Amino acid sequence: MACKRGALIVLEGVDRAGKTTQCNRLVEALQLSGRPAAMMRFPDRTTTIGKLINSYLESKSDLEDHTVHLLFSANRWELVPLMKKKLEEGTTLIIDRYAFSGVAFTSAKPGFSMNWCMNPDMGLPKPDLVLFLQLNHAAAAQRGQFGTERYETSSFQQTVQRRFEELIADTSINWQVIDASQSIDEVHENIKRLSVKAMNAAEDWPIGELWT
Ligand code: ADP
Ligand code: 2DT
Repeated sequence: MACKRGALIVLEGVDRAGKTTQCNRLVEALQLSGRPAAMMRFPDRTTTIGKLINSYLESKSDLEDHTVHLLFSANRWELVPLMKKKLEEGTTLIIDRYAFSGVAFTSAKPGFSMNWCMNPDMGLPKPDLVLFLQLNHAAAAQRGQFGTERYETSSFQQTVQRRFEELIADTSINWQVIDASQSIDEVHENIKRLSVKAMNAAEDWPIGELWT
Protein backbone atom coordinates (compact mmCIF):
# COMPACT_ATOMS: atom_id res chain seq x y z
CA MET A 1 0.00 0.00 0.00
CA ALA A 2 1.34 3.37 -1.03
CA CYS A 3 -0.39 5.15 1.85
CA LYS A 4 -2.05 4.14 5.09
CA ARG A 5 -5.50 2.80 4.37
CA GLY A 6 -8.69 4.32 5.71
CA ALA A 7 -10.92 2.49 8.18
CA LEU A 8 -14.34 1.00 7.54
CA ILE A 9 -16.67 2.16 10.29
CA VAL A 10 -20.34 1.11 10.41
CA LEU A 11 -23.19 2.55 12.45
CA GLU A 12 -26.10 0.24 13.21
CA GLY A 13 -29.16 0.45 15.41
CA VAL A 14 -32.93 0.52 15.30
CA ASP A 15 -34.97 3.23 13.64
CA ARG A 16 -34.42 6.75 15.13
CA ALA A 17 -31.40 5.69 17.21
CA GLY A 18 -29.47 8.57 15.61
CA LYS A 19 -27.39 6.75 12.98
CA THR A 20 -27.72 9.32 10.20
CA THR A 21 -27.20 12.26 12.58
CA GLN A 22 -24.04 10.68 13.98
CA CYS A 23 -22.63 9.59 10.60
CA ASN A 24 -22.85 13.19 9.40
CA ARG A 25 -21.30 14.57 12.59
CA LEU A 26 -18.45 12.06 12.49
CA VAL A 27 -17.55 12.69 8.85
CA GLU A 28 -17.59 16.43 9.48
CA ALA A 29 -15.38 16.13 12.59
CA LEU A 30 -12.86 13.85 10.88
CA GLN A 31 -12.62 16.12 7.85
CA LEU A 32 -12.12 19.16 10.10
CA SER A 33 -9.25 17.37 11.85
CA GLY A 34 -7.63 16.78 8.45
CA ARG A 35 -8.46 13.07 8.10
CA PRO A 36 -10.09 12.14 4.77
CA ALA A 37 -13.54 10.69 5.42
CA ALA A 38 -16.70 10.02 3.43
CA MET A 39 -20.18 8.80 4.24
CA MET A 40 -22.05 5.98 2.55
CA ARG A 41 -25.40 4.41 3.36
CA PHE A 42 -27.12 1.12 2.66
CA PRO A 43 -29.38 0.65 0.94
CA ASP A 44 -27.86 3.04 -1.61
CA ARG A 45 -31.10 3.92 -3.35
CA THR A 46 -29.42 5.69 -6.29
CA THR A 47 -28.27 2.60 -8.24
CA THR A 48 -30.49 0.45 -10.49
CA ILE A 49 -30.70 -2.20 -7.75
CA GLY A 50 -31.19 0.52 -5.13
CA LYS A 51 -34.18 1.84 -7.05
CA LEU A 52 -35.85 -1.60 -6.91
CA ILE A 53 -35.22 -1.66 -3.15
CA ASN A 54 -36.56 1.87 -2.73
CA SER A 55 -39.77 0.99 -4.54
CA TYR A 56 -40.15 -2.08 -2.29
CA LEU A 57 -39.52 -0.08 0.91
CA GLU A 58 -42.05 2.52 -0.16
CA SER A 59 -44.54 -0.33 -0.81
CA LYS A 60 -44.83 0.71 -4.44
CA SER A 61 -43.84 -2.82 -5.45
CA ASP A 62 -43.84 -6.25 -3.87
CA LEU A 63 -40.85 -8.56 -3.94
CA GLU A 64 -40.54 -12.10 -2.62
CA ASP A 65 -38.67 -12.06 0.73
CA HIS A 66 -35.59 -14.08 -0.34
CA THR A 67 -35.34 -12.00 -3.49
CA VAL A 68 -35.30 -8.68 -1.68
CA HIS A 69 -32.73 -9.98 0.80
CA LEU A 70 -30.43 -10.86 -2.10
CA LEU A 71 -31.03 -7.45 -3.68
CA PHE A 72 -29.96 -5.69 -0.46
CA SER A 73 -26.80 -7.81 -0.50
CA ALA A 74 -26.18 -7.17 -4.21
CA ASN A 75 -26.53 -3.44 -3.49
CA ARG A 76 -23.54 -3.76 -1.13
CA TRP A 77 -21.50 -5.93 -3.47
CA GLU A 78 -21.96 -3.53 -6.39
CA LEU A 79 -20.30 -0.82 -4.31
CA VAL A 80 -17.37 -2.95 -3.08
CA PRO A 81 -14.94 -1.83 -5.83
CA LEU A 82 -15.61 1.82 -4.93
CA MET A 83 -15.32 1.11 -1.20
CA LYS A 84 -11.98 -0.67 -1.62
CA LYS A 85 -10.63 2.09 -3.85
CA LYS A 86 -11.49 4.77 -1.29
CA LEU A 87 -10.12 2.77 1.64
CA GLU A 88 -6.89 2.09 -0.21
CA GLU A 89 -6.56 5.78 -1.08
CA GLY A 90 -6.65 6.50 2.67
CA THR A 91 -10.27 7.65 3.01
CA THR A 92 -12.13 6.44 6.08
CA LEU A 93 -15.67 5.32 5.23
CA ILE A 94 -18.50 5.95 7.68
CA ILE A 95 -21.43 3.74 6.71
CA ASP A 96 -25.05 4.11 7.78
CA ARG A 97 -26.22 0.43 8.00
CA TYR A 98 -24.47 -2.58 6.47
CA ALA A 99 -24.85 -6.36 6.31
CA PHE A 100 -25.88 -6.46 10.00
CA SER A 101 -29.11 -4.63 9.15
CA GLY A 102 -29.51 -7.05 6.26
CA VAL A 103 -29.41 -10.04 8.61
CA ALA A 104 -31.38 -8.42 11.47
CA PHE A 105 -34.28 -7.32 9.24
CA THR A 106 -34.68 -10.41 7.04
CA SER A 107 -34.24 -12.85 9.94
CA ALA A 108 -37.00 -10.96 11.78
CA LYS A 109 -39.35 -12.36 9.12
CA PRO A 110 -40.83 -15.83 9.71
CA GLY A 111 -38.86 -18.75 8.26
CA PHE A 112 -35.46 -17.10 7.90
CA SER A 113 -32.42 -18.37 9.83
CA MET A 114 -29.64 -15.96 10.64
CA ASN A 115 -27.21 -18.34 8.98
CA TRP A 116 -29.07 -18.24 5.65
CA CYS A 117 -29.23 -14.46 5.86
CA MET A 118 -25.49 -14.08 6.48
CA ASN A 119 -24.40 -16.17 3.49
CA PRO A 120 -24.70 -13.66 0.63
CA ASP A 121 -22.70 -11.05 2.56
CA MET A 122 -19.81 -13.38 3.43
CA GLY A 123 -16.56 -11.91 2.12
CA LEU A 124 -17.66 -8.27 2.01
CA PRO A 125 -15.06 -5.80 3.33
CA LYS A 126 -15.04 -6.37 7.08
CA PRO A 127 -15.71 -3.30 9.22
CA ASP A 128 -12.87 -2.27 11.53
CA LEU A 129 -15.51 -1.02 13.97
CA VAL A 130 -19.28 -1.45 14.26
CA LEU A 131 -20.98 1.07 16.53
CA PHE A 132 -24.35 -0.11 17.74
CA LEU A 133 -26.53 2.81 18.84
CA GLN A 134 -28.61 1.33 21.64
CA LEU A 135 -31.95 3.01 22.28
CA ASN A 136 -34.98 1.52 23.96
CA HIS A 137 -38.37 1.54 22.43
CA ALA A 138 -39.87 4.29 24.61
CA ALA A 139 -36.97 6.67 23.97
CA ALA A 140 -37.16 6.05 20.21
CA ALA A 141 -40.90 6.80 20.30
CA GLN A 142 -40.15 10.21 21.87
CA ARG A 143 -38.09 11.12 18.81
CA GLY A 144 -41.17 11.02 16.61
CA GLN A 145 -43.55 8.65 14.97
CA PHE A 146 -42.56 5.82 12.69
CA GLY A 147 -42.48 6.75 9.03
CA THR A 148 -44.66 5.07 6.45
CA GLU A 149 -42.09 2.70 4.95
CA ARG A 150 -42.19 -1.07 5.12
CA TYR A 151 -40.70 -2.47 8.39
CA GLU A 152 -41.61 0.70 10.33
CA THR A 153 -43.86 -0.96 12.88
CA SER A 154 -43.31 -1.40 16.57
CA SER A 155 -43.54 -5.20 16.75
CA PHE A 156 -41.23 -5.77 13.76
CA GLN A 157 -38.63 -3.34 15.13
CA GLN A 158 -38.64 -5.17 18.47
CA THR A 159 -37.84 -8.46 16.73
CA VAL A 160 -35.12 -6.66 14.75
CA GLN A 161 -33.62 -5.44 18.05
CA ARG A 162 -33.43 -9.04 19.33
CA ARG A 163 -31.68 -10.17 16.14
CA PHE A 164 -29.14 -7.35 16.52
CA GLU A 165 -28.48 -8.56 20.08
CA GLU A 166 -27.64 -12.02 18.70
CA LEU A 167 -25.29 -10.48 16.12
CA ILE A 168 -23.52 -8.39 18.78
CA ALA A 169 -22.61 -11.59 20.64
CA ASP A 170 -20.25 -12.45 17.73
CA THR A 171 -16.78 -11.60 19.07
CA SER A 172 -15.15 -11.85 15.62
CA ILE A 173 -16.59 -8.37 14.96
CA ASN A 174 -15.36 -5.25 16.77
CA TRP A 175 -18.76 -4.23 18.16
CA GLN A 176 -19.04 -1.24 20.47
CA VAL A 177 -22.43 -0.56 22.03
CA ILE A 178 -23.17 3.14 22.52
CA ASP A 179 -25.85 4.53 24.82
CA ALA A 180 -27.81 6.50 22.22
CA SER A 181 -30.11 8.09 24.81
CA GLN A 182 -27.40 10.65 25.63
CA SER A 183 -27.34 14.05 23.95
CA ILE A 184 -26.21 14.30 20.32
CA ASP A 185 -22.91 15.87 21.47
CA GLU A 186 -22.21 13.20 24.09
CA VAL A 187 -22.92 10.37 21.64
CA HIS A 188 -20.71 12.11 19.09
CA GLU A 189 -17.76 12.40 21.51
CA ASN A 190 -17.96 8.68 22.34
CA ILE A 191 -18.18 7.72 18.69
CA LYS A 192 -15.32 9.98 17.66
CA ARG A 193 -13.00 8.61 20.35
CA LEU A 194 -13.69 4.98 19.37
CA SER A 195 -13.41 5.80 15.66
CA VAL A 196 -10.02 7.50 15.93
CA LYS A 197 -8.73 4.51 17.90
CA ALA A 198 -10.04 2.09 15.24
CA MET A 199 -8.59 4.23 12.43
CA ASN A 200 -5.15 4.21 14.01
CA ALA A 201 -5.31 0.45 14.55
CA ALA A 202 -6.53 -0.27 11.00
CA GLU A 203 -3.77 1.67 9.25
CA ASP A 204 -1.25 -1.16 9.26
CA TRP A 205 -3.62 -4.05 8.56
CA PRO A 206 -5.13 -5.26 5.29
CA ILE A 207 -8.90 -4.96 4.82
CA GLY A 208 -10.53 -8.07 6.29
CA GLU A 209 -13.35 -10.25 4.93
CA LEU A 210 -16.69 -10.34 6.72
CA TRP A 211 -17.87 -13.65 8.25
CA THR A 212 -15.21 -15.84 6.59
P1 ADP B 1 -31.72 7.03 12.42
O1 ADP B 1 -30.83 7.36 11.25
O2 ADP B 1 -31.08 6.06 13.37
O3 ADP B 1 -33.11 6.59 12.03
P2 ADP B 1 -31.74 9.92 12.86
O4 ADP B 1 -30.32 10.33 12.92
O5 ADP B 1 -32.47 10.15 11.57
O6 ADP B 1 -31.91 8.37 13.28
O7 ADP B 1 -32.49 10.63 14.07
C1 ADP B 1 -33.89 10.45 14.28
C2 ADP B 1 -34.45 11.71 14.98
O8 ADP B 1 -33.94 11.78 16.31
C3 ADP B 1 -34.05 13.01 14.29
O9 ADP B 1 -35.12 13.92 14.43
C4 ADP B 1 -32.83 13.48 15.10
O10 ADP B 1 -32.68 14.88 15.09
C5 ADP B 1 -33.19 12.99 16.50
N1 ADP B 1 -32.00 12.61 17.30
C6 ADP B 1 -30.88 12.00 16.87
N2 ADP B 1 -30.02 11.80 17.89
C7 ADP B 1 -30.62 12.31 19.01
C8 ADP B 1 -30.23 12.41 20.39
N3 ADP B 1 -29.06 11.92 20.82
N4 ADP B 1 -31.09 12.97 21.24
C9 ADP B 1 -32.29 13.44 20.80
N5 ADP B 1 -32.72 13.39 19.53
C10 ADP B 1 -31.89 12.82 18.62
P1 2DT C 1 -33.17 3.65 6.00
O1 2DT C 1 -32.77 3.99 4.58
O2 2DT C 1 -34.08 4.66 6.61
O3 2DT C 1 -31.98 3.31 6.86
O4 2DT C 1 -34.10 2.35 5.90
N1 2DT C 1 -32.68 -2.88 5.45
C1 2DT C 1 -31.51 -2.25 5.29
C2 2DT C 1 -32.84 -4.24 5.13
O5 2DT C 1 -33.92 -4.80 5.26
N2 2DT C 1 -31.76 -4.92 4.64
C3 2DT C 1 -30.55 -4.33 4.47
O6 2DT C 1 -29.59 -4.98 4.02
C4 2DT C 1 -30.40 -2.93 4.82
C5 2DT C 1 -29.08 -2.25 4.64
C6 2DT C 1 -33.65 -1.39 7.20
C7 2DT C 1 -33.77 1.25 5.18
C8 2DT C 1 -34.62 0.08 5.60
O7 2DT C 1 -34.13 -1.11 4.96
C9 2DT C 1 -33.84 -2.13 5.92
C10 2DT C 1 -34.56 -0.19 7.09
